[in-house]
Amino acid sequence: HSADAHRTDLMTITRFVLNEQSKHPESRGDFSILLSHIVLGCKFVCTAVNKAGLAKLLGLAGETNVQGEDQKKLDVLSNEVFIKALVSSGRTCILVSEEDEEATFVEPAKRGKYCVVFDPLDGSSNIDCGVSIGTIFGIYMIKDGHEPTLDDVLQPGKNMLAAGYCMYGSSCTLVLSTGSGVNGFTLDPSLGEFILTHPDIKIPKKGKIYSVNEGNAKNWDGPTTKYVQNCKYPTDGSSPKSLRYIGSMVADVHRTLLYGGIFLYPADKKSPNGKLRVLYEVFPMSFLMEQAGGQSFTGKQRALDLVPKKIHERAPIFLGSYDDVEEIKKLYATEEQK
Ligand code: P6P
Repeated sequence: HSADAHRTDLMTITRFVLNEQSKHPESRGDFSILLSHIVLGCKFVCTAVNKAGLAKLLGLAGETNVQGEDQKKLDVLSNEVFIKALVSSGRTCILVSEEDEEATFVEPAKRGKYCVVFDPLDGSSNIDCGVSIGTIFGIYMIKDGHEPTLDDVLQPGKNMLAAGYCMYGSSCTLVLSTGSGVNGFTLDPSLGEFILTHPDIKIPKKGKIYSVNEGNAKNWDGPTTKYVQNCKYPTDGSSPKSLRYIGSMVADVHRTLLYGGIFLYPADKKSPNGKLRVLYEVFPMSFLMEQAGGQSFTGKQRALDLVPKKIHERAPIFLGSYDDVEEIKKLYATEEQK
């Protein structure tokens, strides 16, 4: 009968978040309301992405439709959906999106105490070939009751209250941390609810997979070159690691979180700060990794200690299993001492 209890005792993400809220009696539920609006955005994007292929056939999203109107590209559409959902929640005051050059300052009447940084559809260049893509988000509390400024959002990642991603692939999976562990939820389209399917995710302490774009190898620095060399030709008698690189951050990070291993987007001669964006790619994924028992390193410091100066700033990133990231930290430390 325990199986039956499991089937009828559905732990939806809404119920899960309310359970978390009940741990903070002083809470007025603003955070739960904010999260429910983010979840709504993810559900919308999930349906839009799933129809993308079909829509292409029917000349809808991203193409000119039968009326000859230019349909919005999916990432533009997704961005509008999240901006509207977040503003309408009445709990946000500054929004930073990968799609918008400038931050959005919510009008006073609708202003709340949270700042949300997000990439509405990361990896969207992969839509046409059906590779999994995703939404990545992080949530800060504004610093204090003054008029909101960019300083409220240019905070180190360690100040985030929550972070997560929603991966649009064979299923729609939302992975979330509100600061006490990591939990994964899968959308049941028949219910329109995210159900808890991956309770208390912990990343394996060490993995057998490394994930990097080897096409950039010519431009890597010494420690990264040495690390990848060790993955392929281990000198300690262990077997070589497998290379898995999807080229869509949410998919590569999700596999790393569940299977273990390391994901790298290093600096290189062409891009000294790497490619991935601090606020809405590096910080949320680093937050999740630490909450799951892994770690995240920029080549110079703990990723979550970074203090961004600009909202679209980039940083190199090495994240994943604790022991694997420890290896690359040692190589960079040795480099430092030279
Ligand atoms: P590269 C997708 O465009 C993205 O922003 C991330 O999702 C992904 O990890 C990275 O870029 C892939 O970059 O240079 O390896 O194609």
